[in-house]
Amino acid sequence: MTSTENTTTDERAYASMAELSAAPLWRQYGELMPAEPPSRARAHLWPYARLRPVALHFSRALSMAEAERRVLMMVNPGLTDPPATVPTLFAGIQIVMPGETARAHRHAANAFRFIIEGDGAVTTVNGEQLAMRPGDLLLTPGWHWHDHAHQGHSPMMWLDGLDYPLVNSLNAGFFELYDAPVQPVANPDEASSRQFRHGRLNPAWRAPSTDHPGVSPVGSYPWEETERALATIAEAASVAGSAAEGILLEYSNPWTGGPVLPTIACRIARLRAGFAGVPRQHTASTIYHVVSGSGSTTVGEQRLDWNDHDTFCVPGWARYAHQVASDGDATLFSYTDEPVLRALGLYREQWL
Ligand code: GTQ
Repeated sequence: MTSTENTTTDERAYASMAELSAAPLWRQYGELMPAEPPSRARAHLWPYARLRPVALHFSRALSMAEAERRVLMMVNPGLTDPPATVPTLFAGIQIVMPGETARAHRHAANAFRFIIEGDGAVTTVNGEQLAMRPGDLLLTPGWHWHDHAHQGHSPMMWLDGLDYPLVNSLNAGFFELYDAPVQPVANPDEASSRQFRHGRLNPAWRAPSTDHPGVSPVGSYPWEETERALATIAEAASVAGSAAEGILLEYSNPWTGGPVLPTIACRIARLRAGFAGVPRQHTASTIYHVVSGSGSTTVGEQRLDWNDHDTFCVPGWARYAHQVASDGDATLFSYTDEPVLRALGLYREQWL
């Protein structure tokens, strides 16, 4: 057999493979088994000062009848189809105007809201009405009915965090509309959150939901309590906190002490003026939202300069470090897919 015949045979064999929906692993091995994870997601920052006027424009131009939710998606330049902020998670800015309602629905994806501005709106989650004030964290776990209504006076804007990119990639996405625009309020006094408010004393007559494992029973984590915890801890000059993230607190599920949602951990950090974080990398991807203050985060070769209410992301396995300006403390809210990676034995981290 000559080498020419051999080549022709190979070509035919490759063509047959393609026809059979088969492929040669030897041609793609390096991509499929990378030495280290090469995230398609890029480090990116979405400046609130520029998104806000666009959201306000659509609050006038687009009625709630035309949109299931009026949300500006923060689409990572490396993850446009399907749109996602990091491979597993989504961030969006939602705007609801006085008098408007975002109708009741539920989806398999877990979600939370972190309030940016406005007052007088409520989210009802499985019959429990939760107030929305700046800095509050509200959970709308997967398959929980939720609707948003605004009875206040100024535009209500918040950060939406969802795990739909992960849920859809696992082919587990479901969605359903409620059979009325809003659901009835069964617990008008934030009963679930109130019963767990103390933090170290849990209602002993209740048990974790078997329908929603890994989901916190607390609907709302109000800013007032978050700020008190941060201030109390940061007050002690001797407390250094995390070398990478400063005084870093995790919102916890009182049943487990672990993350508030099975797929998403939510955290709040106070970084003191002049803070310079130790660089590190981990397989978890993180989305940050600046509650207040200014600083910068170096991700690989890039520097993201952030200010009040900006949102930015650090893709998994990227090397990053935070720096805070010397003229004031900074407060960063963040959420991460770390619980997913840990549950699957895929969490790795490295300090640099
Ligand atoms: O408020 O229920 O940003 O269903 C994306 C999908 C918000 C919501 C989003 C949603 C919602």
